[in-house]
This record gives sequence, C-alpha cells and structure tokens, in this order.
Amino acid sequence: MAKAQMMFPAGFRWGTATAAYQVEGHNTHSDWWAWEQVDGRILHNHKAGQASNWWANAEADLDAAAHMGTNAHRLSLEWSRIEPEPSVFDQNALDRYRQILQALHDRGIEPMVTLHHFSNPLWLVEKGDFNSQIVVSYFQRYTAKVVAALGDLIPLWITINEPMVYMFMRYLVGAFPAPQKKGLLAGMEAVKHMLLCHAAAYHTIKDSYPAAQVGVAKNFPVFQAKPGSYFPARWWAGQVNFWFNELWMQAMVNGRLRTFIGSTPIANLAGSFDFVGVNYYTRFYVKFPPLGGFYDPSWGPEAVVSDGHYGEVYPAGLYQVIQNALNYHKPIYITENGLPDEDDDLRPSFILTHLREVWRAISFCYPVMGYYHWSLVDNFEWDRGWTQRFGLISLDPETQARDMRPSGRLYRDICHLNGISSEMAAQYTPALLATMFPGESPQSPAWQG
Ligand code: IFM
Repeated sequence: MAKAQMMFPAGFRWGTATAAYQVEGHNTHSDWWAWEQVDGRILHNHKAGQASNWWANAEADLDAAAHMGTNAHRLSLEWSRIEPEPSVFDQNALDRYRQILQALHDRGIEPMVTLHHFSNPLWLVEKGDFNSQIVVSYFQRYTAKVVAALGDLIPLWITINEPMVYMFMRYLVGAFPAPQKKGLLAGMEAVKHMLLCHAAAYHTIKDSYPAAQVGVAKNFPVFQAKPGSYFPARWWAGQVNFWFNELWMQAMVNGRLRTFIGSTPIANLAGSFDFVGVNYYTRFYVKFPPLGGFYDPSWGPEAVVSDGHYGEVYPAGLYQVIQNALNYHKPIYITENGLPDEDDDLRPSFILTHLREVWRAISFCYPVMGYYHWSLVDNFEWDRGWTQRFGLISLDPETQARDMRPSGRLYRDICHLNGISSEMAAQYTPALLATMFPGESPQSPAWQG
C-alpha cells in the first residue's frame, strides 16, 4: 500500500510542553497564587488549585507521553518552590524536580527546562523584581543553584519564556500579576533586566556545562495589516513586528537594546544563545490607528478561530516565522504550538497542517530540530483560568480524570511514524485529505493494493 507520507529526519524531537505553575498545583509562594485570590482577575474567578497535579504525580502524564512515543518534553521549574524565601533553598523541591527529570530520562524523553515561565516568588515581587536591576543577581543565584542540583540531567535550557508577552501582559495590559511600576517605560526597563537575567543565566549554565544548549522561547506572532490597507497601516504593522518580535532577538545577537532614542549596551549578551525557540500560535491583523486595542479581532469570513477567540488558525504563519528565524543562523526548535479546543474539532487538522509547514521548512534544509506541542494535558491558562483547554489529554481539574483526545492519538501515530501521512488525514480529519494529499483517497488503487 503506497500511502503518501511526509517523513521527518531521524532523531527529530517529537515533544510536548508544559509550565510549572500551570500543571503542578499549590504553588503558594508564587505571585500568581496571591493574584488569583482576588475576584475579577481570572476569568470566572477560576483558581489553579491542584492544577494538573504534577507535583504529586507528574509521572502519570509522563507515562502517557511515553505511550504516545514522544522523545522530548519541555517543562519549567517554579522559582518560588525552589527558593520560597530569599536565600532559603528548598532541597525537597530540588529533589522532586530531580525525580521528575529522571522520570523523563527513564522513559526515553529528553527534557528541555525553562527557568522562568511567567511566575515569580512573592518575595522577589516585594523587592521590585524586573523593575529593578537587583533581579539579575537573584536570577543568577537561582540559576546557579539549579545548575548545581539538576544540570547533569538537562541538555536543553530555556532561560525565559516569552519575554515580550510577559512584558505586554504585565506592564501594558495588566492581566498578569502586577509589578510595582507599570506602563511602557517600566516595561522597557523590565525588558532590559530580563535580557541581563538571560545573559547571566546563559553564562552560568555554560560555565558548568559547555555542551548544554541554551536559548529563549520567543513567541513570534505574525503581525499584518489587514489586506488592502494603505501604507500607514502597513508601516505600523512593521513597527509592531519590530518591537514585539525583532527587538529581543536583535539584542541577543548584537548585545545592544534598541530604545526609543537610540540603543544601550547590555553586558555579556551578544551571541548568548545556541538556538532559537519559536512559540507560534497565530496571526494578528494589527489595528491602525491603534485605538481601542492593538489588533482587529474580526478575522474575516474564511478564518478558522479557536476557542474563546484565542486566535486565527494560520498554519502558513509557522513557515513564515521559521523563515524569519533563519536570520539568526542557529538551530530552531518549535518550543510551543497549539490551540485551545476543548471538543478537539480543530486540533487534529491544526496539528497536521502546522506539521506540514515544519516538514516543508525541513525539506528546504532549514534546521528545525524539534516540535513541542502545547500542551500535553489541559492546564491552568493564566488569566483565562480553565476556560481554554490546550491538552492532547483532557483533564477534569476537579476529579483529575483524564482522557486522551483524538488529537492525542493522532500525535501518537505521528511520533511512531516519525512523520505525517495521508492515512492519518483520512482517519482523523477526512476533510483535509484532498487539500493536503491531492489525489489520495481510500478508494484510490494505491490504497487498495
Ligand atoms: O499557556 C500559555 C503558555 O504558558 C505560554 N505560551 C502560550 C500558552 C497558551 O496561551
């Protein structure tokens, strides 16, 4: 039977991704935990609570990840667990992380570990966290502790997750736990301090483990002016793209941060990344003039939009951001890609169409080393609480009952094949078969033979 296949290179990382606060549960020393307690901040006043219960039993989901045939997983460490009070490091927490990392290795799953994923120890917030340069020495000390305790188990590191999303949601939108100072200037100052933290962590890791690969997971939305827009709108979309997508990357390349009036050097930053971590979700039509919101959520009649108006499903954008990432001349990992889709009616085709873009990039010899689907299991989605379900495995946070979604079974088939196939399209998303694999059908002679 000759069914069409798009095969990936041997050793390609088939991964899933999670973050500590979103799955572990009971991170009571985190700024998010305190933030959630006030009504009106999280949609429907949802609480993380025990989340996906990973602190007690990550192993259950890791078994499922192994059963799926994944060979990579991206997870994060919760700083507020490791250092619940300034200078007080919790050995039990480090031991538990060691257990989880070992559990990954034991299942043939390579860990990629994020040091900072949107959550701060409460004590750090009291000291001004990213508003103050003081954060850099604290972040370096935390990193050094993690490197000493866990470094032998971590081949791939992410220092900071989605720094520009973090800046935007926290300093400009105000939907993430409040910093001491808000607004654009404070936000830009925070970006500078995040870059300094990144550089300090990069060198701390490399000093002990020169072969470790260290990067940042950067969210790269596609920003566009609405089709048919005039020059000012297109110019503005370019500006948004520069400040949100390029600024951080250029700083890591050049060691200089562009400001509104020039640029400022950042010590030890130039060249401090070994790969580009791409988080890709969607395309935004940028509003011009930017009044009453920065993007236009009327996606157009053909657009497929995921739950809760999270965003347009736009697979071609993944290819575009991979092409842009080539500018940095480093290996590329798709460190997050996924969508909220509780009833799983979009996810199977989302996965196949996005992976086709990855395959297309690889077939042009673009160095894409792995794909980490967000997420392995439903988890606490920050300000949107439990309303958005990203998991290949569904979760009832009350009972902790889990069920593999059809997309989880599809991902299992993909990992086992090391590719995507017309047979998968026929089985999981028949409507896609003709467009993705023209001429292929279960009725065709090739499938009968
Ligand atoms: O859940 C988040 C994750 O923490 C960061 N990237 C986007 C995901 C989906 O919104």
